[in-house]
Amino acid sequence: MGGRGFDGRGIDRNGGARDARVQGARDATVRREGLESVPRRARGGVDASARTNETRAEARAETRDARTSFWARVRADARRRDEVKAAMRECFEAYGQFARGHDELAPKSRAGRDDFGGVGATLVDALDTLFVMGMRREFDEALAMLKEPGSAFRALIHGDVDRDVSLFETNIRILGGLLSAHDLSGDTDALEFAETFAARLSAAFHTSSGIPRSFVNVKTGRSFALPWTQGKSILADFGSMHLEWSTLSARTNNPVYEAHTAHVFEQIARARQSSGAPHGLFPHLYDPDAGRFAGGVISFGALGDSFYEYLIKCWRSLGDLKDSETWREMFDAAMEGMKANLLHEWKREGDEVFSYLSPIGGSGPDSMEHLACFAPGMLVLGAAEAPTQELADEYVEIAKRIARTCVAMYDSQPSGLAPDHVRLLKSPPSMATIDAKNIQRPETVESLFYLYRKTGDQKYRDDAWRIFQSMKKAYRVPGSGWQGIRDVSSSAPAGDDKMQSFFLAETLKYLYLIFCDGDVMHLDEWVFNTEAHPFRITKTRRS
Ligand code: DMJ
Repeated sequence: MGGRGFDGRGIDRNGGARDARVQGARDATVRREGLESVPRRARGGVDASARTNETRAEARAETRDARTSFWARVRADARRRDEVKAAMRECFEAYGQFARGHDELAPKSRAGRDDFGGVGATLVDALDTLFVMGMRREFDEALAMLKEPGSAFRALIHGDVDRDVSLFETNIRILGGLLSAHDLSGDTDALEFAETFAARLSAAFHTSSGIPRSFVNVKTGRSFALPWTQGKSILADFGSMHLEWSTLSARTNNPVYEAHTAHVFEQIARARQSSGAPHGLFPHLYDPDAGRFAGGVISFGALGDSFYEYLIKCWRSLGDLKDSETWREMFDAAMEGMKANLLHEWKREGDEVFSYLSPIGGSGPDSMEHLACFAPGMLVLGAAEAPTQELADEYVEIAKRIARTCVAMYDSQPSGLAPDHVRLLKSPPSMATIDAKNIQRPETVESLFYLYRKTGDQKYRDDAWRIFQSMKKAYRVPGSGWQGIRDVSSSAPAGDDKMQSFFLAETLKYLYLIFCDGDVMHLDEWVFNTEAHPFRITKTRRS
């Protein structure tokens, strides 16, 4: 059995990284994380008796230097964490000022945008980040805004408006955000809202196979697919719901929600031999009427990604997971399938190998989407309690190799930000851009966060900090929020006039957490959904 591998304890229920007790927490950080990071000889691991006075003095000086630089680093990382929090404050204030109640903020236009049905997506998505960062006043105000009787949010979740919504996007953002707000703060209205909304979304499951369609009208219950799919449902959509729906059932004591998504899992598991994909993997489309997989693209990027992520997250986190061992087996089989079919090497530097993940079909064998950079984080979770130590070690090694490529995607650009999609060239090893935009995605910093929690290696914090500084330089629109950019190859790129709700839900949260003590949102106590909303783990950990 691979080790659990996450040190520390849990979060303060009153919210925040214990800002009020920050120095104490800093000291605790040093005590817990310190020994992993300080060079071994600084811990007195060398036989001093055999030394001359001179070498003893040298050793003492080295020890002093190591301690000084260690403390300096701890202080620097605390400052970095505070800078991320300041960015969150700036973004949230701009949203409140210019786009209050709308789904997202357009920073340049200083206006609101509604791409998710006008449900106030940023407000819900940001809730738990505010809580985790200790911005309790803002958290309370945001929740109060949602509770206002005439709010657009309330109208939508009750189905009072004739509006089509994406099942996936509203599940991960709205249901996820409400459930985590409830789990963190104990607010019962947040849970009630989640249940009200899930009842509206449930109509999407009314198909002959029980696999939901991707869009649903919250008023009429009419569900439909995206036109380009010709009536098919998308793996990442229907395959990334069980964490939320099972959590909802557990918190409300109403099994009806998890029954929908457990049935979906059974259909997927049943199709293992017949899906047409290599062992462990699945095509990205499913015909909900015929009840079978369709379409040849197999990917850890768009349309596939979070299905694989949820295999391990559900197994690791849900106490009452039906067919529990099948989830773990399917995860390990998916990783086998990934290694055999999607994982490639493009570069070696000294001892370091750079790997990437590209799809079968779609954009082709040498391409990688930034979206697939979530995979190192998933592999780190897979390493915890893996069937064998060898497998655990292998998962972490692959995670490190893929993360190197993801970081190189940032470092290779004049803006310091990654393109959304690249092609990897082997000789000479280089990257070509397929899609030059950068829309504030979280996946790389998410993986750096998991790798840091797993290894304690300072380089992951330093990588995250470099990325954050590039974001600040390129995204920031002073006084009106942070936006994505259109072309990473420019050192002064034009903005896309959109502050993604996932920037506040995910990117800034993971950046903040990487600079926090491992106690804050401990990974044995909290599971993050694919939009980085934390739910309390109900599975009892094996020691
Ligand atoms: C987020 O909404 C989620 O992480 C989702 O699973 C994939 N894409 C975006 C961010 O890139």
